[in-house]
Amino acid sequence: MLPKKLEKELNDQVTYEYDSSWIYLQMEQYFAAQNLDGFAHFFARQAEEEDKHAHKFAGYLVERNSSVTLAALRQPKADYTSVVEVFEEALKHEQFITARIHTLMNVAIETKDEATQVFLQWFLTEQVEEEDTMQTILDRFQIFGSDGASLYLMEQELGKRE
Ligand code: OFO
Repeated sequence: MLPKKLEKELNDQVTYEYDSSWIYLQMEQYFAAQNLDGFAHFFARQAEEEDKHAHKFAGYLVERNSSVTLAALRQPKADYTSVVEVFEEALKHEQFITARIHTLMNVAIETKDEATQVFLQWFLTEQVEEEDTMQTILDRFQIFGSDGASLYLMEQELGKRE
């Protein structure tokens, strides 16, 4: 059986992951409205990833004989002033999720639940990747600029995300 405190944190994380998906779906729509289809595609894939993360946490809770209670999602920010601002927000959000995973890991250690510590390892690695993805895009905007040809090329590249 999962320790109560850990069970609550894992349950909350399911909503946080859907919240991530919700935020990225709104970013997708921000770009779709401007016909920046490559960026829209990138955030649609990102939202799908988050949906999978939510299911991964939910599946784990069920495997540990628990269940999931979802909370309401917050309305995501919809008004951005630039492409760069969207990626800055995405990076900030990923950093928040990384902090959440660290909190979960700390609770798993504190409650001596080794199985959950192993389960969370995957998310620690995933967060390194996700932060790196957003940071790399921001670095490129910084180096090459975020308009004209540079914006067009970045759009093309991110539009190919699997
Ligand atoms: Fe973006 O990794 Fe889940 O939330």
